[in-house]
Amino acid sequence: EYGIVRPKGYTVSFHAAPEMEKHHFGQTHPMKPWRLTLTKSLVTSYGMPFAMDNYLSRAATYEELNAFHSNEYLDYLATAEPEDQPRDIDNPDKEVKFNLGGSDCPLFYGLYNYCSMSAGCSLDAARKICNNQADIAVAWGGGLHHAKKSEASGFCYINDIVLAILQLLRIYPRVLYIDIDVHHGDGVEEAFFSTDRVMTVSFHKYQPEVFFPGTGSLDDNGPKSEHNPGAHHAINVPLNDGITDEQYEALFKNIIGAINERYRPSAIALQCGADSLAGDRLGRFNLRVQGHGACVKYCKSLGLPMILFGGGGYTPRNVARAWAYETSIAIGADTRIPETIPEHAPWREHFIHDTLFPTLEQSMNEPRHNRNSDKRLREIVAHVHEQLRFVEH
Ligand code: ZL4
Ligand code: CA
Ligand code: ZN
Repeated sequence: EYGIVRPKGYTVSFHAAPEMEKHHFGQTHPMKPWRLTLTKSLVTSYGMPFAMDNYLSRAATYEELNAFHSNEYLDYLATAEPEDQPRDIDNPDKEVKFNLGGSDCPLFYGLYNYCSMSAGCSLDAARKICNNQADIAVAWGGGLHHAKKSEASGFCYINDIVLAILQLLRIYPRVLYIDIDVHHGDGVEEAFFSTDRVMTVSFHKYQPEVFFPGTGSLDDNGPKSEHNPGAHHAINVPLNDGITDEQYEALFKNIIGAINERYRPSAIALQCGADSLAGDRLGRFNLRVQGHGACVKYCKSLGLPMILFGGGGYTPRNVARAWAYETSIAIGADTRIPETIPEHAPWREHFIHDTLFPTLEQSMNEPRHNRNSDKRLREIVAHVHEQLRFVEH
């Protein structure tokens, strides 16, 4: 169906964590685990599972989570109950233990199961890449880039990406982490601040005091101490509202192309946060599904083993479109799948428009004003190239 065939001599593994889907952060919380159900149903109605190795993820063990997270934090996470944290009505965001229980990172029933399934999904993907059992491993349930060693942050409790990269480092000398979520990938950046075996690159909206998490300025390139091998190995691409497909794609190819030549990574970890799409409830960019997917396609063209992680994405119908399209890119079926969402796709009406590629006007009432001048984007490119001169190759 739809000409979906298994690519010859090329393996894509798809790691689903359906147990994550049944959890709820709370009535109006932007993070909807159900978007994973919608994604999987689109992937399936296009017939993509025929072209991949499909796995059901298991929960990561305490010991596996402990490779990055502290015992004190994990112990609290494993036992905390929603009623442990009666909310102060007047200060809903008041400081709480390990940043758990506020409105961004609420305590909910099954939280530990949700977190360990997300981590299990990313760890399974990493193991497939380490064992050469997959060329690309897909983990849409992962990508929770804000979580710290002993702290939850921005809807993220366990940093599955850090855990997966630690796994990759057992085999691969150098890992390139790329983050196209609209938010700064601060947790991953911080975890690898002092090593040159991981280079982190985040593209994000940057407007401190206004937009979360407020870090990731152009000149944040890792602690500049003489004895820190990680110096110059953090790259940040701060952007403004309304960036377009054309600008983003050119910027992405230029920067990632230069990094690939200079750093020569042996594997890629790509966080595909879909909140950088136009019409996202929290995002501010004007990217279309094609522009977002072009980043995945470019990374694939580098021919390195790669993990695709999920991440943000707060307009579920567009999250499902982007991640289904990017799954088709992984299996090389992107030029063959029909643009019209299959007639038999569950929740078809939920997509409002029946196309995989809505126009900007279909995605939102009024596209955002583009506040990224080409002059500023050229300055960003120049700064990144300057940083790369310090990188040994
Ligand atoms: C919500 O409606 O900017 C949480 C969060 C809960 C339900 C009702 C509670 C109402 C938007 C966001 C009070 C909400 C107050 N509910 C939220 C500084 C903030 C403190 C929390 O994509 N208030 C914090 C985090 C960001 C802040 C973004 C992105 C994750 C990722 C990877 C994380 N936090 C101000 C906001 C709502 C809510 C509505 C919300 N929170 C929007 N942006 C944030 O990078 C997965
Ligand atoms: Ca980002
Ligand atoms: Zn985000």
